[in-house]
Amino acid sequence: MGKSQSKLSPEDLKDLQKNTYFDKKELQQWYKGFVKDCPSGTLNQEEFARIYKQFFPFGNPKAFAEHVFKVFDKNNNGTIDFREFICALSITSRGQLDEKLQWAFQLYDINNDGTITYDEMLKIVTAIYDMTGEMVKLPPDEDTPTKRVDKIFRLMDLNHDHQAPQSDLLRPFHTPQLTFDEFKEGSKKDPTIVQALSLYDGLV
Ligand SMILES: [Ca+2]
Ligand SMILES: [Ca+2]
Repeated sequence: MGKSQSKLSPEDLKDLQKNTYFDKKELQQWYKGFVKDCPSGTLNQEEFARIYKQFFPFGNPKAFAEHVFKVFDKNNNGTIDFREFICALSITSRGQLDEKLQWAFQLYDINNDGTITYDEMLKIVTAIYDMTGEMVKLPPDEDTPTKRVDKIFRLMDLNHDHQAPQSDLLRPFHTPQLTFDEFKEGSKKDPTIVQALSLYDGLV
């Protein structure tokens, strides 16, 4: 996508109308705002983190922003261009539930191997807790990242492979993990898992 143009080209516009849930006018407005905020035409990790800081001034959103950045940066080149930005926004704000879940799964599946391990989920949940800080009062059974992840795994792990083996010998090799299907079913029971992603909900 061209640099520093004040308007989307007709081809880009047509393409984005087809591939997002935004209409022509909305796309043009988002593009205007995007170019205004990042005249270079792309967002780097630092600029992206700064956006999160505006939304969570009392917490530390750095780690969470880094994880989300990776999902936005679809071609993995270290920057987010307008297309990547608006496509992610389209899914997280207006996508069907399944699309949102697919997106959320990519966020939690940090190493991108198709399953979410306990440790991966703990990393993301810890990042979310750091970001929101003391802003949200949490129930006692999820007031730490570990308790929260334990609860999510209890809820989602349908084949119960999260339970550690009885044998001390086997325990170190035990790696509980969630498949996309488990994640999908579980998220329907606990909608807050997907809600955590829709930062821009109020804006769109
Ligand atoms: Ca990119
Ligand atoms: Ca993984």
